[in-house]
Amino acid sequence: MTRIAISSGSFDPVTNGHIDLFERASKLFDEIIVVISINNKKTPLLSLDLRKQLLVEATAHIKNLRIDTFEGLLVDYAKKQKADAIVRGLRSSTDFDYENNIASMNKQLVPELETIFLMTKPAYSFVSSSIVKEAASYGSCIQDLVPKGVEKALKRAYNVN
Ligand code: COD
Repeated sequence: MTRIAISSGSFDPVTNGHIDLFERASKLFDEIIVVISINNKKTPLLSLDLRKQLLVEATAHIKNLRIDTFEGLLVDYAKKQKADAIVRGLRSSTDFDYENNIASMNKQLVPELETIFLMTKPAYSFVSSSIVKEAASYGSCIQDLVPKGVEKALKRAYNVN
């Protein structure tokens, strides 16, 4: 039986924290689907196509992973894909409070779908898409926090060297 897990997010942009989460999840499941959720209430810095391209490049080494996009409720997407679990990362108690609410709602909507939490790698416990964008916008070095392609894309987006 193939065990499928889904990992979703805005990935605006993908960071090394996300990649570490995918690498670890890929060892626990047969297949990982990373989905970029399209949220029309948020205006992302990077286009959907660029976020997807950066994810594809940064995850090429994870052979049982594929990238997709979706708009709507993640549980509906998960049902369509016949997924067994949603995998989420936890960095802090703030993440826990937020994620716990989403996991409880998802459990209410689709009881057979599990949410699995993986604790962040300590080196990435402070890394978020927002914090790397803020640092990059002032020209700070973010090379240890994001994949190479993301570093270049943010420099281009903010017009910094
Ligand atoms: N280390 C480990 N994990 C990390 C790190 C890090 N440094 N940074 C982020 N993560 C994890 C997050 O905890 C999360 O699990 C995942 O990576 C994605 O992170 P983000 O920041 O890109 O994603 P968000 O917070 O913008 O998106 C979360 C949503 C739940 C809104 C979205 O993914 C989603 O599924 N939307 C669909 C609508 C839906 O179903 N909503 C919930 C039920 S009502």
